[in-house]
Amino acid sequence: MRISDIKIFVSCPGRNFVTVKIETNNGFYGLGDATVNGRELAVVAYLEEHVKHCLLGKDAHQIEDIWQYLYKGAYWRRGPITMAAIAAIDMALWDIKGKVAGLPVYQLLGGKSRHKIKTYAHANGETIEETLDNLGQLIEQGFKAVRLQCAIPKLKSTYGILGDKKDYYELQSSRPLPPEQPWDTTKYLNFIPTLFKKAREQYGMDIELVHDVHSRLTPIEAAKLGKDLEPYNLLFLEDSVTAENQQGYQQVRQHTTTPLAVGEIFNTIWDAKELIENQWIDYIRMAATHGGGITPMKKMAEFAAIYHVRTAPHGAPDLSPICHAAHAHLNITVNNFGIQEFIGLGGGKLKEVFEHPLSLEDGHIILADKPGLGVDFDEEAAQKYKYKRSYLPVTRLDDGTLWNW
Ligand code: CS2
Ligand code: MG
Repeated sequence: MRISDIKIFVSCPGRNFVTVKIETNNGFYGLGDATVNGRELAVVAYLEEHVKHCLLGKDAHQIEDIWQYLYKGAYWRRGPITMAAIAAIDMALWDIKGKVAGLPVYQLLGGKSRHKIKTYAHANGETIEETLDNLGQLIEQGFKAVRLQCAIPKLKSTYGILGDKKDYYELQSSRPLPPEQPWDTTKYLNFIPTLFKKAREQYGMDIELVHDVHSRLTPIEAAKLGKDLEPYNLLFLEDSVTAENQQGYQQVRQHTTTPLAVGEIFNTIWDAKELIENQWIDYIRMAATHGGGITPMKKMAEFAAIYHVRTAPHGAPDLSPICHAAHAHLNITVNNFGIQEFIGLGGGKLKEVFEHPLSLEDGHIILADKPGLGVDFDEEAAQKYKYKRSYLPVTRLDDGTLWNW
């Protein structure tokens, strides 16, 4: 079975997505997600110029060899753009293999280890009261775990707050340049423990709570926050510190028992190797699209399992339904699956362009049995929504210092 064509689509049904379609000489096709939020066209160029013509004529069944060919063959290894391009090819080849076998991809990965996939939803608000009201609504809807993000008093804006936005795309801005947002660590550290104290007072200890620091603290600041949050028993504290220096997490770890999660911007196992083998973290958050595809995600899960680390794949709105479906196939299979971030099943324009096999029941994703990944892509509908350049924000301290958004 030979790869006969590779098509790359960029569309913006609410936000930009890059979709790869691999066609074969015997009529099968597969889909992959290559979306890197704010750098979409860089991945398109990489695919068009450096991947597509190298793969035409290759055997579409050789998923591992093609992954190694694209990874080692690039010479310049790793990085978000390269690995998103490889990821989309990898996902599409798994999709094809499942369709040829007439089996859902999870059956090719080892079959079901569970019948439903636990998720955590997002509650946010301008005030603690509003955030906790949203938490209550999600508990009512059956979620067993919820992420809490709240505006920091006296800070003009902060990560994860919808505010007046009509949908979740605070990640996107229609302005031609990255929006600039303020940050103040002291105000943040003084405020967040109160949010969780009040959440526990109002809803008790059973609901599992998560918080995303979004990489804004130094290790010792994260250690302090972890300690301050210990009475409130978080499921995990996410991205407390940037992880280029993986050893930073050793400092956090030695001061607090609050579980730690990191990895949504990782793109290979090398970004997490020390974190996992030293057990400095509890959850690895790498996503199939940013981490090179289904092939490395399965390997990462098996490596993590040796060190008691569970998976908690990134599940933000800037990952396409193809990636969310790929995660569902991995999540239903790997023994050390922890939890899946969930931001809704997508409606309106997104549903017009992407069809997926996911439904939600009582806070858990149910994966329908369909051959391959079970996703489809309406090329005509996609054409209607033209790419719009947009950027993630940047963050500055009060004195103008550029900080981590
Ligand atoms: C966030 C993301 O979901 C999360 O945990 O960190 O929303 C992140 O801000 C976006 O994926 C960036 O594009
Ligand atoms: Mg995050």
